[in-house]
Amino acid sequence: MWSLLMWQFLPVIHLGRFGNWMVMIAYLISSKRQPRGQWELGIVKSTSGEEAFVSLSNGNVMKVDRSEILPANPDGLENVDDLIKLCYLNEPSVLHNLKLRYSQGMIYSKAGPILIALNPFKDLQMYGNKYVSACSQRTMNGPHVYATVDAAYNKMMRDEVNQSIIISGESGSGKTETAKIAMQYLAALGSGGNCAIENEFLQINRILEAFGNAKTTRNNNSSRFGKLIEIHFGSTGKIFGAKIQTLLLEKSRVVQLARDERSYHIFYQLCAGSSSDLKEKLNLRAVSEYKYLVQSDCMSIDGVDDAKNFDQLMEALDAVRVCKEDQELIFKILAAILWLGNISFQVDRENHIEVVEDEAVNSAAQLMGCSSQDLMTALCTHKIQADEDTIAKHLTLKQAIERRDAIVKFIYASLFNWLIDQLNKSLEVGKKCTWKSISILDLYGFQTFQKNGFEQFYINYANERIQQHYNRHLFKLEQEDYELDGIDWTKVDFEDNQGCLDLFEKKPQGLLSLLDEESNLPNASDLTFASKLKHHLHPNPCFKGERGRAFRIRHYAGEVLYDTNDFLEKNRDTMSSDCIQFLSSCNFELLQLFSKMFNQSQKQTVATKFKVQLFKLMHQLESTMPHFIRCIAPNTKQLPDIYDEGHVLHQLRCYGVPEIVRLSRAGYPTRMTHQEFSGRYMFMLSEANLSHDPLSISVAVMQKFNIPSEMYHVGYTKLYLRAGQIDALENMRKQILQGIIRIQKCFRGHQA
Ligand code: AOV
Ligand code: MG
Repeated sequence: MWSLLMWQFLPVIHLGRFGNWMVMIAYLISSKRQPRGQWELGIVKSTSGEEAFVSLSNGNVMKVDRSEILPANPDGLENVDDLIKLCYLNEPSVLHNLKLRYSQGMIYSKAGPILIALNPFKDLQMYGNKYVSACSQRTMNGPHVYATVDAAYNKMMRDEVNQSIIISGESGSGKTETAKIAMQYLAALGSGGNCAIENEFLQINRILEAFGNAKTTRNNNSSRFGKLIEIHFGSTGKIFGAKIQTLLLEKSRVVQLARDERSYHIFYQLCAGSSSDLKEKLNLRAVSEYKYLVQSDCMSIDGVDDAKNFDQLMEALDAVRVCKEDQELIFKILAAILWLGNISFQVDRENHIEVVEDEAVNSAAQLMGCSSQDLMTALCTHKIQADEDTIAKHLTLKQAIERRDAIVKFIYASLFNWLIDQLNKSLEVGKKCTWKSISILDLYGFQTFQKNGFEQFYINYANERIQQHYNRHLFKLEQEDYELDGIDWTKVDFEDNQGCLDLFEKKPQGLLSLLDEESNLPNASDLTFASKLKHHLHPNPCFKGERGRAFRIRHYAGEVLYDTNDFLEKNRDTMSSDCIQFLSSCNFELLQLFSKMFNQSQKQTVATKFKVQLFKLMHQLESTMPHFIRCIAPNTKQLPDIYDEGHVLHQLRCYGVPEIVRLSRAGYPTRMTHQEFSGRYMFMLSEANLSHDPLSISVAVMQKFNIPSEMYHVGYTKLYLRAGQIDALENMRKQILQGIIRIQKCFRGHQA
């Protein structure tokens, strides 16, 4: 399927029959040593029939098929801040333009309505107060996250509609950093000069990342949960509060790690940075002494100081008013988790499994507020209630380890959720003051490894949903609107991912339903699940059964091979009631609280819960005006100054960038009902032009301000404007308003 990436493209400059501009050519190469090619600029020296002779920068002249030549942009137009402005819109032009900008530190570009953000992997010094003021005072030109957020804020103020900033991109492309930059700008705009909110947002992010981010092989600070941050404003545009909603944390990471990856940052921070006093209280050791942390052979991250980050985390917890006592409870839970991981089991003389009574079990029990004996019993036996009696069943070694890990995962996920509740309390909005909101969406990015499991399965499913939201708004709704309002329109095609979404969501025979069905069968295994998929889903263009437990999904961002190993167990996510009972019997308030929070909903499978949470988020976003930011990773090495054309091109294709540019060029990005439009601009007309009919008023405004007729279209219900026209009108409106205010002041001055 990736045969396109096997091409090597060589652009050339043309000086011959085609005129005096650069042209690009695409050249097919079959060499396996160069699987990912690139375009090169060159000049077409002469043509003969279907062939062209092209001179390359190294002086070589090549004979190529003319059909493989693509035109390049003239010198002055090869670095444009909006791809709409490119003379020639083809893949190499787009790639070349972005590359040129990237090499000059210009990481942001527009593609019509969307902002493209290339990850620089270095500090470009383009954020902070100076840039915030420049953007809000309109003295900063060019695309920037600030400018996109500024547009959303102004739209919220002007149209009184909730807005959303939807940030997407593969793992490591810069979504979380972009979300923080967006929050910083909103904090500055909405705080009226008060730095407290900006600081609070910064601290909130620090806490979220300590507990919810970890090093993966794709990103040293990878988000292992999804988040939607809703920022609430009052009608004057001031921030009144915020609310964080999260999407399924990857809790398996606490007990199981892939090579070269780490568990959540907080564990390393705690071990490295806690005071000797705290260390003593928690009987805390170095990272290297904890089995959960050493298993992946990766305990530190280059350039990251875990001890320093721990100090900052404590400051952050203080700042969001998590009291010292609660902080100590949090650390106690983390230490208990680490000790639980060190517990080992042995088989006794009667062939029963038992816990080795050592420092690990004693420390864990002490931290959890129970006796070592109670903890050992809870880990090795499964209590079943039969009528009046309780029967204790001995577990096998595998079952005992699974039980311990299930308790650990439950405790960590509960701690994370509890922490989010605390953060939300600190950010709480006075309901009366809330007027409108701007939501910022930052999920875990699309992932594909050599071996992909349950976590990649649901993460990639979430990314399919976001992709659908993006397609719906940028392609489907946009074009439907034109058709409905009688605009003559040639349809722009796009890669619809509805087929893949159906593969996941269809009932009763979609991936999620089949997974749930199999999870409820007592004798099912990962292998029977894989066979079931092959049986029910074949043939489907988005699905392919593979040998054994494997299957393949054709996602919008490429094919991914999944291994069903542990799918059923992870989906069932069982936490037996006697474990809950055990936690509630511990003399530790937080553990008791967590066991109380374990309600019916937690008995749902993970797939069902995830789908419900995701639908809720998407439903919420549907009622907002979206602004899309597409983050792009220029390479997979997390290094600055490397622009891997093949990798960038793949991402641009997934996002349908050339299609969006084509659509925006032909389309009308601004549209307002005649009612809205006339309500806003009617005062700019003189009495003579006034009419009672909103449509006629729209037309009169256009004529009065000499807007060329090709720049707008008058639909049955709405007025459609080409890019840039609304800004021009808004500027005129501002000037006229300022004039009116000056006259009024003058008039009042005379009266006084
Ligand atoms: P992600 O959120 O998209 O990945 P991040 O936002 O964590 O990616 O970015 C990864 C790394 O890239 C960061 O830790 C920074 O080092 C660097 N980076 C990103 N944006 C910028 C920027 N604007 N300026 C400087 N450096 C940047 V994931 O959470 O893995 O999907 O799941
Ligand atoms: Mg992230």
